[in-house]
Amino acid sequence: MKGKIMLKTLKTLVYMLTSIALLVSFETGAMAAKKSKTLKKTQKMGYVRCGVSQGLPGFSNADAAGNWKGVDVDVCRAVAAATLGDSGKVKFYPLSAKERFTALTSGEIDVLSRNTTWTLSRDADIGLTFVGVNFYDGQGFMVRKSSGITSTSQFKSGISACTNIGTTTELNMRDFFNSKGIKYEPVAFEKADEVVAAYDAGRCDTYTTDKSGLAAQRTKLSKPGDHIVLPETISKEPLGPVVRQGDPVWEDIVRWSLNVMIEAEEYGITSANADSMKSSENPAIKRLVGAEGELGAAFGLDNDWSLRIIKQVGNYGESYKRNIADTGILPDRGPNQLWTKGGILYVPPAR
Ligand SMILES: N[C@@H](CCC(=O)N[C@@H](CS)C(=O)NCC(=O)O)C(=O)O
Repeated sequence: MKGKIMLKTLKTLVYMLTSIALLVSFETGAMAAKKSKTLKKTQKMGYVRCGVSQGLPGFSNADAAGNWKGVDVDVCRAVAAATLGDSGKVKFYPLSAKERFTALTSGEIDVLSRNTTWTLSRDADIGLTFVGVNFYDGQGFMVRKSSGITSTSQFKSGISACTNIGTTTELNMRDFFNSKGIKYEPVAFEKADEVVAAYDAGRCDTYTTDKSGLAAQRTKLSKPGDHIVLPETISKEPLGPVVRQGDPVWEDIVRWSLNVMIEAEEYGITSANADSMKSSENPAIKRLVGAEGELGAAFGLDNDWSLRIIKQVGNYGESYKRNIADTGILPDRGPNQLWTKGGILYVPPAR
């Protein structure tokens, strides 16, 4: 009898403890969302503080009226649509490659979306967290057609190479030339326009950067047709948005804002048809347009956060077309095609 009572008491105790543990875990889940300091601050300020380049067509570039455009700009616009309800509520901070990480770690900006390569040392060392890849790229070389060079295999000692300070480009270039025993002269500047001007003026034999950068910057040369981009790609440059370490919910918001754009394309959801997709039979589509599930809750957002991204900014394909393909920068998507269409764009499911 005594043993039975003890067993019952023990069972009640276990039940109580389990309930408390469950309550605590739900509570911390909900509180985590509410506790994103960056989200709170962003909502209080009324705009997302977004670090961009000082002008890279197709990626982040201000037009004559001062409107920022590009696939990197669209990541910040997606975050603004998700967190503030309006993709227009973004303040852009043009940064050189050298300035970009300090701007983020010092708290001047909250998202860095600036053709930035995800590398181990950047991810691990300086208080930064990369949240994904919005453009798979690699480093290349541009030369004057008149040089007769058609391949990097023709490069010889004495070659001078223009590039930007504070980039992976500088490091890859060093590795590349050193490994081939080619003595080279680096001609490096902080501002990208200085690099372009120096190359255009003939101060260096080659201009090296990400191939997307070469395609974009080529449009600024006085005679773009006089130059060619060599076929070789000497590095991996996965470019993507970065946040400051220490606010995991903000990190998730930025990561999933990008993921939503990519997954929306996968499911054929566009800015034009997003509303009508609410009545789709496909639960994955319904979740993305906020008609099923409560995906926003974990971030402390309402359930239309992802619908707003798709309606206001568009899916990844729409953004690519508008900014990179239709502008003639890189009409072919190459690896930046969905995995379902032979590319490597593959994001975890929004569920
Ligand atoms: N992806 C490389 C290179 C990034 C980079 O800064 N590239 C230059 C050349 S394309 C650039 O963005 N210029 C535009 C600017 O500085 O505004 C990195 O993350 O280090």
